[in-house]
Amino acid sequence: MGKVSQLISHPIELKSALKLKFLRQPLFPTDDTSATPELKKCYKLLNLTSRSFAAVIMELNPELRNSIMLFYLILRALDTVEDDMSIDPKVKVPVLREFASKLETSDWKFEGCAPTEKDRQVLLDFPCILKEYHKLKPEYQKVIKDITYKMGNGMADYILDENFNLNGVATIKDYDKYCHYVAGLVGDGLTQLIVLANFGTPDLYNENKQLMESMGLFLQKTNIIRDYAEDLNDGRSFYPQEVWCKYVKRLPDLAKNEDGKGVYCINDLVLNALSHVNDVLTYLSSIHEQSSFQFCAIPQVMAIATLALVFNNETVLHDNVKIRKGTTCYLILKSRTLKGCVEIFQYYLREIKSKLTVVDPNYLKINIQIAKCEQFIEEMYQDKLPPNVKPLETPIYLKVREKTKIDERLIPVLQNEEFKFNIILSMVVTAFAAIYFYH
Ligand code: D61
Ligand code: MG
Repeated sequence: MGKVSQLISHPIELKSALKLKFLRQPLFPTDDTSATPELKKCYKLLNLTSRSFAAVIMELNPELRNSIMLFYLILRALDTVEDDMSIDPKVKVPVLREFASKLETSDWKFEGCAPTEKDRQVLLDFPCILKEYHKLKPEYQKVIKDITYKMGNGMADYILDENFNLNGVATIKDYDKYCHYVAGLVGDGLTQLIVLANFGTPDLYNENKQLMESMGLFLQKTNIIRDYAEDLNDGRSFYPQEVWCKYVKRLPDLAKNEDGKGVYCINDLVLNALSHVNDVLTYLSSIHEQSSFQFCAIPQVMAIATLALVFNNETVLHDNVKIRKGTTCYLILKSRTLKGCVEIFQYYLREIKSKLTVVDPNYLKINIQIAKCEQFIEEMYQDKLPPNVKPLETPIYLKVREKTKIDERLIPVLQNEEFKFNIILSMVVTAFAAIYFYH
């Protein structure tokens, strides 16, 4: 189905797309993103390598925008070296291990990527990144460098791991560890930046490291589940053997989906990913600056929507699946408040439950996991209590109450948008009616 007809058949999404394109006011001006030719080049590279992360990074508070943009490009460059199967491990491993130290130079670049590697331009234009990186506040530079060092070495260890190369990810513990290096560490660095800028509650970085870890793992695991077919096609896979071996003898056999074994395996991995939901909601409750909140929330709500889409979905086994563009517009607008995010999670959790069949071997476990999320959400708000019963003031309840106070400032903005949309819509409808009846 074409993109336009898809939108017309989903009117709420059409409304969101129009609102997003014509009505929503940006939080900050973005004219400072082209202050120097190098910076302009960096933002061009950002748009070239990821449309979705580019969109959320552009909206950020200028205090963090360049830092997070460069953090992204530096890790994208590192990941491009890791992903390029044409580079000899003898070359690759030292590049990964020494990547962080190259941040001290002013002109390092890497020309050894295959011409087919989609993001190789980031490595060719690395001197532009370095130039802008050195202009960042020293404490922001340090965070970026520390995380780059840890990720580069983590990736290098995997390349040298014979068993990983031969058989892929073995256990669920290894799965979590791999995801830690490529995504959990990003959550770590971003959290440090957000706390340094005073955009979140300080406990975010010190109290419970599991929260920021879950932010990355929830995103990475969702990508891994969704990309089964694409990864297998490229001759690799990140599905942990400990899970898929319950369903098939060889990983590629999942695609046959004999007796529904393929989708049961997908559902098993979705179950695993759902274990991060409560952490994600807690983390989001701790971000108090609006642009950082949206930056953190948008990827997470897209992930839960993607999990609902891949759940019990045979198509994942041989094709790419992707949520509709209109759905993304709807999610971007709705996820601006914590309450909106929570409602999105509730909606997709119920969607998953409705797609779960009674013959699924994890029927009970999945129901229990979803109930745990729903119970947690009830604890967050406690707004369905009988009369005269006072809410229990648990840590998450108090945290949510603080965040809700902050979100209340946003209500007039959202109402104004809705009002403008309705005025314009009624004007357009009146104009069409006039033409229709009187021409
Ligand atoms: C809040 C907001 C964004 C967050 C977050 C918390 C916590 C973690 C993450 C983003 C990272 C999530 C990564 C999920 C997507 N996975 C990938 O891109 C894989 O590569 C991982 C290594 C490079 C990480 C690059 C990255 C991503 C997002 C960022 C960032 C750095 C820096 C700042 C902000 C967001 C995947 O790559 C796909 C590809 O090569 O095209 C792979 O190779 O597995
Ligand atoms: Mg990679």
